[in-house]
Amino acid sequence: MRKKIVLITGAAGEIGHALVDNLVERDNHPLLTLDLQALPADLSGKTTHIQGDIMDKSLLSRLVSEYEIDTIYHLAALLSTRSEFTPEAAHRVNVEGTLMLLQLAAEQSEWRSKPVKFIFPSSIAAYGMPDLESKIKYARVREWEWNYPRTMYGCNKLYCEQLGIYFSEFYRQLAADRPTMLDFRSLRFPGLISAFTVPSGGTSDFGPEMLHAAAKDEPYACFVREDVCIPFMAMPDAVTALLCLTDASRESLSRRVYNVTSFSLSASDFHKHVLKFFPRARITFEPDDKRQRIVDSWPADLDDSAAQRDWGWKPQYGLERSFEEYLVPNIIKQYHP
Ligand code: AKB
Repeated sequence: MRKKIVLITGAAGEIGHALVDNLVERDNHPLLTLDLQALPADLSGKTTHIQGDIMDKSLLSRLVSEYEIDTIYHLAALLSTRSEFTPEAAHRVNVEGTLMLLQLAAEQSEWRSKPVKFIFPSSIAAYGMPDLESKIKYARVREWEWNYPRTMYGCNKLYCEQLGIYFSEFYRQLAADRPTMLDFRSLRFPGLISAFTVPSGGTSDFGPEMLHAAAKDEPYACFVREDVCIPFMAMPDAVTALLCLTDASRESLSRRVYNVTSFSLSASDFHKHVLKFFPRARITFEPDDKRQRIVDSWPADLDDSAAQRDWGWKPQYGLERSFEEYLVPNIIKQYHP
């Protein structure tokens, strides 16, 4: 008999790191993790880890022959800044990689006559505000508004959301006997901040980079203007959102893609918060026009009322609690044990 598992791609990344820990604590299902990298030492032994590529067809076929995949958290992706340097590679990983996993989930759903849940983190990068006036005027965007991404990563995320909906609702729609389809669910995340890892390759990274540099007593030149404002969320809330969306009953969901957010603040307010806890922080602002343009195109806030209404979403970590209870104490422990 095939062993029932939860598959997590990109498990060695920031969200994966936090999600694996939580799933290990709460679930009976064994975890199978897949990443190009080895898992960080603190996760080893908690999952069956395969160091490999989501684009490797023979590896994916081997997985389906050995395991019954119940849920997939497809986290593997190249983030926004990194994707602008290698747009074709980003398209391969972010779109073709997702397509391969959707096909795998579709086959598994058919084989076991039960939908595989496919959980997909999307992003504020799926939005594209045309100019700063619109960003100020339409601050709290709803899921169907301003879907005009200006980065390869944003285009990839928006399209993969659509692919996920297609695979759940229309795939093989002309077949005489339409098999059981997968169950795609997605969250549009704001910039995420972890106390334990520093992001790499993203454009919302200026927030977490500022904080981690201050804790390490290193100087930091912030690459965006002080006035730029985007939404953020502490990593424990991101994991809670993923788990709550996974657990929500199908009937309660009126959409397949939901905004979630916690707090919005400008880079200068972020700086002020960092200074409150690390008064000797050496932070300067040296905007990089190109990365600035990307952040300018992201909305200042997200309207997450659909998630609140449908599956009871509510962030546990607002701005103050994120810094006081999660970020600062854990970051201090990490760098000054
Ligand atoms: C990035 O900056 O690319 C990501 C994101 C906002 O999705 N953190």
